Amino acid sequence: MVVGAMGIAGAAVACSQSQSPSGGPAAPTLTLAAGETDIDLAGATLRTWAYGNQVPAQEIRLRKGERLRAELINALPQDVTAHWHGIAIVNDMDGVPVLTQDAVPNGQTFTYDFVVPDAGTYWFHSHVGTQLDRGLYGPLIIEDPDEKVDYDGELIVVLDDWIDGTGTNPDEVFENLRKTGMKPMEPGGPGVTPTTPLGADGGDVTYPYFVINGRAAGDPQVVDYRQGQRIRLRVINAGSDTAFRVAVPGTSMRVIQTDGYPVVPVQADSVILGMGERFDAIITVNEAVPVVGVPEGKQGHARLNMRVNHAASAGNIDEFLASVRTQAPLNTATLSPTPEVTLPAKQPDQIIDAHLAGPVNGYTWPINGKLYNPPHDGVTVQPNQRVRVRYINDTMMFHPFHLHGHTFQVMDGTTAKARKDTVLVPPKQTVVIDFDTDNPGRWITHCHNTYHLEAGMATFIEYAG
Ligand SMILES: [Cu+2]
Repeated sequence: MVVGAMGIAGAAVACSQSQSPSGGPAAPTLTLAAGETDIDLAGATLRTWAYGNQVPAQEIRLRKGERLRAELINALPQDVTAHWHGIAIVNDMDGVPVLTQDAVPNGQTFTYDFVVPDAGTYWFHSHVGTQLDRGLYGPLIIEDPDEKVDYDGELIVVLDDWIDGTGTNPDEVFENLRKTGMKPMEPGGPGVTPTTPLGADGGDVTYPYFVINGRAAGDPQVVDYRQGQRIRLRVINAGSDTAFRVAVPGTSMRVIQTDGYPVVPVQADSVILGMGERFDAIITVNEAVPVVGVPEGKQGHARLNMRVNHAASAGNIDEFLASVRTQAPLNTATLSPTPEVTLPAKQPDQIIDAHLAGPVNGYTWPINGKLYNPPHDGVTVQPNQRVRVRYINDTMMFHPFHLHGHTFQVMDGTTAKARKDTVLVPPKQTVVIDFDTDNPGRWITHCHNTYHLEAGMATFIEYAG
């Protein structure tokens, strides 16, 4: 492959060399300095929390099989961690407070040290409280030197919904949700249709900004290309309460991966991504166009401008956004896996049902009637088995469900669909996933809505090696 202007080889954060315990190849130690910083959103200066004083954090890029060492240093007024989303990691590096480590207090450090086994588009973020809805996230790209994908350049697109520093912060947002509660969502809206695949309820939080790579639509990032260049988009939804439709005017996207794993390529005009999900797609840049993220069920948009020969797009963005809202987007869960990432067909050894429920008295989001209560109430499974989880959504809201430490197969009856680590569970629907218990530990599975997770929508599976 050829990495273009936007590709950054190696993580350009503070590095020092260290010797591996085995005396093998030295692994650079990255520094993840969690602290307060200011960002500029279209002229507004907002105070937030970030790794390394920037949002998103500096991209980390390695090759599969390499070792990642990152020293987390906490200068924040709260405990913090780093979770390495989608990586089949050793359990004690997973960054989940209580379950896999003690969160790192102010003034303390913690060194993450693990091997990255699989190539793909991943990301890292804090797993403490509502901190994901601040700026504590960044892209993690794992390259496969043998990958047979041809393109001229890369563009990482990190989507987010933004409220921190706008006169409030995510902790206050959560407190307000708890105080005011949520009225139960009654059926009566458009329901789930091909053009509104997540139903009528876009989320619990109204955001003043939607951003791509830490820039608001009023002052977007600008990237320059030559006409005809083939660009690999690596799109990450780092939002907390917002699914996005991703589209490029006049441009069909050739979707090649989701959540780091290859799929049988398909062409799509728009792709819907829940919080935590990713997709990779190849586009050909024929003219100056924006990349847009249209928040599902919410007002506004996120954008990034691609220029050609330094000329900006002359297209009508409002017409395009309206057209994106009225066409059926591709849901990456429906894609077909390539043979090499398809689990061998097997009857599940164990089936776990996860009934998802919503607020009744107060702002709680239970699973099987229980709120997350680590380290108690885990589900014990056996090693070297096929486990099936059925996420049964009894609510009128969508929930993107994430399983740590594994990449599961989405199942449609007996048909294997995409390998993923995060999957949209639409209102009143059931999504079935299968995975093999090949990575012992305590692994949380949770809604990737930051506020739902904080309100209890999580449980965990555990098994020994
Ligand atoms: Cu949820």
